[in-house]
Amino acid sequence: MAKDMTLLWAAGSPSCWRVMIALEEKNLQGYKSKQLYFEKGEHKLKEVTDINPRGQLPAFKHGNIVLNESYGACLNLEDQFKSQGNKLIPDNKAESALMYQRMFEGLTLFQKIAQVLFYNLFVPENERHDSAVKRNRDNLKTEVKLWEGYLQVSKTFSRNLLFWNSYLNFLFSLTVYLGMVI
Ligand SMILES: N[C@@H](CCC(=O)N[C@@H](CS)C(=O)NCC(=O)O)C(=O)O
Repeated sequence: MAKDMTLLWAAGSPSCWRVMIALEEKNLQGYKSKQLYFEKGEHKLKEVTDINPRGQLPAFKHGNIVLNESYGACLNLEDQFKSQGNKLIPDNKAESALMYQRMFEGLTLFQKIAQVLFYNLFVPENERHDSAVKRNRDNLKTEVKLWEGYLQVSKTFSRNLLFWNSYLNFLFSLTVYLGMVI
């Protein structure tokens, strides 16, 4: 079933993990999987830009259908393989609403993490300011507090949120780690 799927991915990428976790949860093993290396600039190779013109990973293809947005790929897999593997979207309306809410606000958390972790990578040396570093860290602290509150509530989530929780657990671990360094 998964033989007509191709995933180009790189280590350390939450976006790639999302798609990889979704494929496992839907029992879609046997897809063409190719690891590329950011440090070698391989995400800018033609085989990537043919699928994802931004030169970003993941680059995912199912037959002729291109899905280069990780959440798009996850939702599409659930849509195409509803009755296979684990259900990724709860039937309960309140739970599915919460799932979509956390899913997309997780992007805000990740953006704030990236602004702290990769400040020197994103901002040229002559444009860096201590005040911006402090502001980014303060923003992240506020965001992490919000997620710490969610973590308490998420203990009561039902099992069909397992997939989303496994991704959120990664974010929580990262925020706990960042909590120690910021
Ligand atoms: N919205 C995209 C974001 C993909 C993305 O930012 N990928 C990162 C790795 S996590 C990447 O390829 N970065 C290299 C670059 O932007 O040049 C998704 O979720 O799939």
